[in-house]
Amino acid sequence: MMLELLEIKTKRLSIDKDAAIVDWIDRVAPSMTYDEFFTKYLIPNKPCIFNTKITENWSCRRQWNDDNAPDFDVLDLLFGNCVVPVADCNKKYYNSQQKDDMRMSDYLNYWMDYTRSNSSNSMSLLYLKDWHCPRLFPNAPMYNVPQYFASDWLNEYYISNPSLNDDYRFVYMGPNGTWTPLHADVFGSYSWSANIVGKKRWLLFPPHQEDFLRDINGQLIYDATSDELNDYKKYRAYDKRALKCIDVIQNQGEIIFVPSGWHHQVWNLEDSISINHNWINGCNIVDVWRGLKKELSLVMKEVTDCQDMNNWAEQCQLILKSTYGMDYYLFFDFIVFIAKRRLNMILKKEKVISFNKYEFGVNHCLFDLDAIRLILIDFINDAEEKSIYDLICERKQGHKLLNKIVLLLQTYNSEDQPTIIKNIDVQSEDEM
Ligand SMILES: O=C(O)CCC(=O)C(=O)O
Ligand SMILES: [Fe+2]
Repeated sequence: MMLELLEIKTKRLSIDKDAAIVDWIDRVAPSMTYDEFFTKYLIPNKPCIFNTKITENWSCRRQWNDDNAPDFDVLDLLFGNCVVPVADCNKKYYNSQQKDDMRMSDYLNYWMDYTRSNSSNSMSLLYLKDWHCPRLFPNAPMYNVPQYFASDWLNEYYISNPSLNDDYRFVYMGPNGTWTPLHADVFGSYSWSANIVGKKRWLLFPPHQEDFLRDINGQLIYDATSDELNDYKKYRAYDKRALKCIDVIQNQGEIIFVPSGWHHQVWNLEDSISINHNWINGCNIVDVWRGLKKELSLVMKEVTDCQDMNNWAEQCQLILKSTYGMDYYLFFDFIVFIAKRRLNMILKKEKVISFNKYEFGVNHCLFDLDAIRLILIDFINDAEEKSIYDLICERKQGHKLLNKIVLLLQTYNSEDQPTIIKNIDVQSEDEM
């Protein structure tokens, strides 16, 4: 298969993301270049919606869609025996919805009954969400990840490590009226979401606007359209006129790009099916790292009273992993994996391939490495400050990797085209 080269002009992250609050969303065409998306949307962390051309050749748009409605027969044939996660949109569970497992064929029968009953209020409102369909059915032709979303370290890491049994590629489907409460995405990742059937309404809040939507205890409101916000005693920070929000409709076939740290709430305005990925790369890894660091500090604060206990630091990592979904071990392993692949690309000409379709250019790999350099410096400092460096990185792995990256970047920045790079051995396991 022919690989498509993805390259950018810049080798460094330089823009201040918090410079201005954006409260509009651009509608864009998939004729935009990769570099343009990278500089106009990814780096400045701005949302956009791609027009329907971007999904026109996806096979799921024909297979799963029957005259602008879900093709229940096809879905049952393809996935009927699968067990899928289903949320009850009318049952609040902490700050999300109560979830259960169901057989796909039972879910589809429920959906057809619900439709026949004219969305009867006496029936539950069930939403199939966060289903790892692409991972579970790798051979079913469904879609191609558009080039814009191909620098996806999170899925690159999980797809290359199948033993971890995880990834961040999902399918959502549900009847008209199903919805997702206000949230920001996992780990401060980006998401993109494509409508295969139906349409969605999105409320998007630029970073920090969610602070208007917190109650006096700091708890985020569950439904950003609820009247409860007018309870001044409870929602003292709420200021309707100051709050910036984008209210937009995403039509069938369109893809929305949701930047890092943007809170959002979503409704299906028709029976809908969507595909979405969460993703992390050199443009938002800083946000992901900051989020993780903050979370560990909170955990440590929470359990300071047991600090004398044996393995206290390990226990904190365990808590972090179970409450946040990521700990320092995983984060470190993740950035080491991404860094090694890019070092090998530059030093050994081993291609960095994403989604079997794209390969990254030299500048892209240098950009990625520069971002990892910044993270590693702070990671090492933070781990040393918290006295957990030796716990997380055996044999000074963090320092060794950082040195290699710095050396390589210096070589590349001192001359435009370095002839030979010597003395940087990425392979030797002993050193990393
Ligand atoms: O479509 C939905 O219901 C929610 C999607 C979402 O939150 C996302 O793509 O980040
Ligand atoms: Fe989301």
